[in-house]
Amino acid sequence: MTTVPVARTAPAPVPAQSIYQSRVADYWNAEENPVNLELGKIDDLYHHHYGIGAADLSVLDEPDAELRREAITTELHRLEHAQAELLAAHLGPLSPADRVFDAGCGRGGGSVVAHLRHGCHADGVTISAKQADFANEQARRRGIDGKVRYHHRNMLDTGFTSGAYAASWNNESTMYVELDVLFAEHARLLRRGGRYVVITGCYNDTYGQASREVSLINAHYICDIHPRSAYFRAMARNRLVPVHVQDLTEATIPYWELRREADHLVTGIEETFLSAYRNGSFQYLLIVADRV
Ligand code: SAH
Ligand code: GPP
Ligand code: MG
Repeated sequence: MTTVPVARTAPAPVPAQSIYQSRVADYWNAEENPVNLELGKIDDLYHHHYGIGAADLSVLDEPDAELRREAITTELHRLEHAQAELLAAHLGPLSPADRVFDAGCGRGGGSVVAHLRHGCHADGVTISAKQADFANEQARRRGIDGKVRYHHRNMLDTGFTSGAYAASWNNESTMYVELDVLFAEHARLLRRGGRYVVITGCYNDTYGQASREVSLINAHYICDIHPRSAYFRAMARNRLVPVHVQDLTEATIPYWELRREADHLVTGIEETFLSAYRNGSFQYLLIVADRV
């Protein structure tokens, strides 16, 4: 008789996920791009989204190569931070007793920004175990782990309590999921009158179908960018009523123009984003909605 070794410790619970979602988790478990880690190191706010606002291009004139790299890194981080602050500003008003849900939280920067701004509790969810561990360690070091927690879960099926959240958001994480399923989960978690915010890249319905550039971005990140129209249809079906819509396309172009000059940080996707925005096939969009 052969004996089968039995594991003594139970494996960590893995969220129910499709094969596709496992591949997405593999991507984020392996991801160590300097453009994310070097920027995050500046103030321990790790973002996985792009930037908005006018870029200070004088950083490119710094003659010393090392100082030039540092100045570019700092400027790109400032623009990414501005994006996080814009999103957080639309969550409010919130009180310290309120709870917010960060769907697809990455290395956790967005929940920290929301907590610092509003004093609220935050639950971040990522399909990557490594990101959740990293983000929890960051919260512990900051001494905010009593209020800001990260979970290795599927944002489509969080298991969190219905109606427990005053606000929730997706910052560049909707392109990994079916919007109807996602918005049903937000609608379940948000209390009536709660606030939902999304910042996303979407393809422009007026262009037609997804452009070559949009397809290249999908292949680069293993995602599936939705058309703009899909957001409003899926919100309407899930008790989310838009109160504010803002096209951030013009505001994000300076970030990409600076990022493509950053030899120490580029990933190779920079020109594709600039072409996609400029040929009108792709938009960077903010939608704010009320849970009714
Ligand atoms: N919102 C963060 C990270 C965006 S990157 C920020 O602004 O910094 C996209 C994130 O979506 C990654 O953390 C990835 O793990 C997460 N994600 C993708 N599909 C997911 C799913 N089904 N459930 C939970 N997280 C998911
Ligand atoms: C940002 O993450 C990118 C995504 C979450 C996926 C695609 C987003 C769209 C708006 C289409 P990142 O900061 O890890 O990307 P990068 O490494 O390129 O900076
Ligand atoms: Mg990044």
